[in-house]
Amino acid sequence: MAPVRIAVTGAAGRISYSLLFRIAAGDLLGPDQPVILQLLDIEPMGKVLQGVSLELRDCAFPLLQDVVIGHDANESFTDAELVFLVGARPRGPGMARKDLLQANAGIFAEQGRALNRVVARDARILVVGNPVNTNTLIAIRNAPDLDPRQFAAMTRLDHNRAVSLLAEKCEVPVTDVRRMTIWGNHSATQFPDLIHAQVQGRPALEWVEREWYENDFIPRVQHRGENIIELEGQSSAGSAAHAAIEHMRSWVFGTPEDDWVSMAVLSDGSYGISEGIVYSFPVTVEGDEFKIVDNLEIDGFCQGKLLETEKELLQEREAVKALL
Ligand code: NAX
Repeated sequence: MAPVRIAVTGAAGRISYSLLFRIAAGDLLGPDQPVILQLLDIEPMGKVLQGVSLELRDCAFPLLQDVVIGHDANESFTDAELVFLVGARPRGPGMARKDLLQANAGIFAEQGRALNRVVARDARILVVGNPVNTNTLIAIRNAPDLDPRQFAAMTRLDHNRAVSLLAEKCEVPVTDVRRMTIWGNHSATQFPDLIHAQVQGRPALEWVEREWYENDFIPRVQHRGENIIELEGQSSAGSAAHAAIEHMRSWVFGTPEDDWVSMAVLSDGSYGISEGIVYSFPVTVEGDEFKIVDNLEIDGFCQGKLLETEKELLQEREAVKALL
């Protein structure tokens, strides 16, 4: 079987340290599909990147046909069919959110242009690096020859956190939870939606108190990332790598019948959300295409939450408009 070329940026970083080994082991594309890893990081990380590539080789993974490392996106993205944009500039001491947005906007504009030039024409591109929704928008706008639907930002970690917390509360296996949605931004304004979620086929809100949902569950999901940083001193890496694999698997292999996943994609105006921002919606995937789930009933409570996170994304877009 011909190998699939997979490009990963931020390959010398923490998330990649989980992600790459799992991809090479077959967790992404299955036990029969050979892969070639094309790894990108910045020059100062050259030695670490070299070390990671040696470790990957040291595993003697049967599916790993080659590992190529580099510092030039035009080379690393060439002919890649799946791309994980994990690398990003972290927030430094005293750095305002606006500065962070702009520093990353520069990176994602450049990478968008490189993707436009050299990536496989039907590539799927998953953005993980923060601020992820707006980074994705910038990459989309700088890759005019690609379809915006080839890009998505990752909210699958938030989705998985919500599924797990709900299952724990209801004392059921995680597989009994369906139709979870994270709406909006991958930030503390995100809206984890239990109104449309189901547990064992019954509405989730028949299982839990409304008071627990609004005052415990929602803030817990919204702030889980900070919680992990407090405990570990670093942001989530293992769970983020797993979410990246699951997001891409749903995108490549499809979603189960009667269920959906959360993906942040370019808004087409669904649910009245402004077009031209990257917003997390409930989506299904069939064949090569994802589709935003339509016709969900949005009550006043949901509507307020949807608009709050939309507002933040509109502000983020405003902060980087020179690069769009
Ligand atoms: P690390 O700081 O460990 O690694 C980031 C790597 O990216 C570094 O090796 C760095 O040199 C590299 N990098 C920086 N600029 C680059 C460029 N222009 N081209 C290529 N590589 C570049 O961070 P890690 O823990 O791996 O997290 C990576 C990103 O994921 C961060 O932006 C982080 O905030 C974000 N996350 C996103 C999540 C999500 O759910 N969407 C959750 C986890 C995580 O917080």
